[in-house]
Amino acid sequence: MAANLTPQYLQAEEAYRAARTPEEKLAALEEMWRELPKHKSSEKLQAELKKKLSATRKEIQEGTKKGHSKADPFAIPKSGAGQVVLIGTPNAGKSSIVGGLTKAHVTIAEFPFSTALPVPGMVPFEDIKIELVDTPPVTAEHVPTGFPGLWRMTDALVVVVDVAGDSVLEDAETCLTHLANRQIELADGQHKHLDDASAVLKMPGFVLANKVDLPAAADNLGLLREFLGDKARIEPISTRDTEQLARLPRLLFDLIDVIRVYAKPPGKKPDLDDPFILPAGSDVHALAHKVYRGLEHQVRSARLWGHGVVDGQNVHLDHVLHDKDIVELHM
Ligand SMILES: Nc1nc2c(ncn2[C@@H]2O[C@H](COP(=O)(O)OP(=O)(O)O)[C@@H](O)[C@H]2O)c(=O)[nH]1
Ligand SMILES: [Mg+2]
Repeated sequence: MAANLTPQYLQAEEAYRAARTPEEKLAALEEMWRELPKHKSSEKLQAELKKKLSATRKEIQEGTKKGHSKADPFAIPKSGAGQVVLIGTPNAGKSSIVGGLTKAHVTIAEFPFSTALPVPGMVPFEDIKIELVDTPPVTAEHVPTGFPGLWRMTDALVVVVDVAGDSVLEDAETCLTHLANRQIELADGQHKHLDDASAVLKMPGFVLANKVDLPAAADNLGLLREFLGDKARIEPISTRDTEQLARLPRLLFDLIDVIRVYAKPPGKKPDLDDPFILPAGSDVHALAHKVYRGLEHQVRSARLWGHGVVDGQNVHLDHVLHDKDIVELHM
């Protein structure tokens, strides 16, 4: 096994193992390839990956040619700084949330099952965009085919509950039970990770208690809090209230667990329009890897403007970066 595999690599590898369609596999393999340190000690792994990549590409191509590739509608390629998937029972307000925050064409209706397929939209947050996926509903009896694959692949989950309805606790329970049946739990303030001891996939996520504008919501919200205890954080919202809706992008940003780092060429101004997105907890070396893909070992030193340092302070390559740090990499 090659040394120095990045956390991103390991995460992509896990996504590869969870992948159910050739498209999902390819996306994970491509991420693994990007994240694999390209040096001598990883040559064997590089060769293996290349083989898997070309086999998977062939599989997709042949499937398309024969015309019977069952393209999985739930294999939603990730785009933007991170991906958040909604899960909820019929009429919880999932489509209203995606429709209110993005330009995606979603169907909002007072009848159930109006959303048949997942629909991704891009949520603007400051200088980045976060992908938010509207999804068909789950019920106690039914989970759309392919949906659980998306739960594993995505970066974060938001359980949407109609807190003014007459089955608030059942609805929350339905969603959390489907997740638990697939060894998935919401984990507040943690990185997405597989808990080795329990084999449970811990997903960043919370319960969005929607429709708090309706009278029944107040009492139900208290019941829901009691019911969930410390199993999940609750964020109350009404999609009818633009101010409340406007709080969501920040909450989504916190969920996807990334930082924005601006690279600054020596002697020049930083490019503040186009941050590099890194997993939270990444160090200068991880940034160098992202900027110089494969040549990062040539980066010898770095200067930093941002969290906890004096402007322009020299930092080690293992210095942990924070959101909005500006870094000057020196070869
Ligand atoms: N009063 C109220 N109604 C809402 C709210 N959010 C959504 N709705 C309504 O609830 C119904 C279902 O919404 P929709 O977004 O289609 O739910 P979905 O099935 O989860 O996608 C629609 O009639 C919406 O207008 C809210 O915050 N307050
Ligand atoms: Mg819908």
